Amino acid sequence: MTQLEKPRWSRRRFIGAGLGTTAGLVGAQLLTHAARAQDVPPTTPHEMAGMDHDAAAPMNHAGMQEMLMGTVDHQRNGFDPMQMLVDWDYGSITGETETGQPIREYQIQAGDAEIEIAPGIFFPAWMYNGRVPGPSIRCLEGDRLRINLANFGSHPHTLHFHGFHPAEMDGVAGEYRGEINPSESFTYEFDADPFGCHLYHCHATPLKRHIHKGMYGAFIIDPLAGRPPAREFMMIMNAFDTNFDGENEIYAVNTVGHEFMRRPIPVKVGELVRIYLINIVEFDPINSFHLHAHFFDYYDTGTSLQPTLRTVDTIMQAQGQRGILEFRPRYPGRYMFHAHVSEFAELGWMGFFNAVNDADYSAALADVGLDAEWDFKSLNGSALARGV
Ligand SMILES: [Cu+2]
Repeated sequence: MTQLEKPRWSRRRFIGAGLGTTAGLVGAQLLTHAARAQDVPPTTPHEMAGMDHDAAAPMNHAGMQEMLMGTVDHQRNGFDPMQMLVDWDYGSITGETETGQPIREYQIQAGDAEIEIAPGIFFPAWMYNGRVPGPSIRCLEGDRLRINLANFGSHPHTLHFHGFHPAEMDGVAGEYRGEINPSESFTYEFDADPFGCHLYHCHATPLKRHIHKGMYGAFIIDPLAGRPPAREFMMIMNAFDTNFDGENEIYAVNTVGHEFMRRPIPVKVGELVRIYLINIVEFDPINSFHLHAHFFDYYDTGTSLQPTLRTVDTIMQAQGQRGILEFRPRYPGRYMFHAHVSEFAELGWMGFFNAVNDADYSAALADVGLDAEWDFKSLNGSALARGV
């Protein structure tokens, strides 16, 4: 058996770890639950006004206000949806192939941890690198990718990438190497091809369980020709079935419901904004993205440098579909973006862009707890992939 390195995220957040599962860990988990019970009164979605999944009545204003009350403890979660917009994992270049391709290597650790998906609402997630979505893997067209998966979780998992690759690298349960059991590891190796906005996810069985528990992430391959400079964001539309009835109770972009309502995303008037948008929502066949007061160009799957749709304000994606949106904020102000499925919007999948002029940008960043580093990362996503 391969000796696994310790996960990079906090052992304290681990539950039901495949390695060294002990009464101590279970005890620590119970203590954590108890501490949380004192910190934040747990609230089930059905106790929250306006959040009954089956209710025909639209959410009233009071219900919306209640949903926006409180905040999620991003530090305890170990990830922040706002940082995930710009936080790319470029791996590390560890050599080159005989034909001169750079070898780009990534470390992925599967595990279990409880996460807070809306204020006071917790979900027992399975995840990659301690976050949902997992790391946003970014590389250049033609790189040789080497992705090391180590399973610290309580269940068998895989990594299944969308893209060209040999069958034995497909990461599907029961095929070739198949599922990677707890305490085991495996290295997936293939070339980054084609360029585009892709995704990866676990393909262990039952598939819908492994996906809705949180095992997915963005997989962005930059074209060698490059795309025009832009402020870039990664958005994964996801959802959570908190009571395991086969329906979702919380919908979001980057996991935390209504996070971008509480913290509007700062953008500048006139600049090009590019969104890598992925739909991974389980149980609901169609998701959508609608932007207020603007129109955007859309690159289906991101596999072309020419838009596949021009001047639209709404697109839809089935599960696993993705694409790239580009728009320029025209006037200062707050502009909503959300699923045009009203139910999803009301249950968490809605947010704001805050478009400001240059002079007001620093203040807009500070308003939502961001700094110059976030600004830099949002403007240099593809440049950093090139190592410049
Ligand atoms: Cu899995």
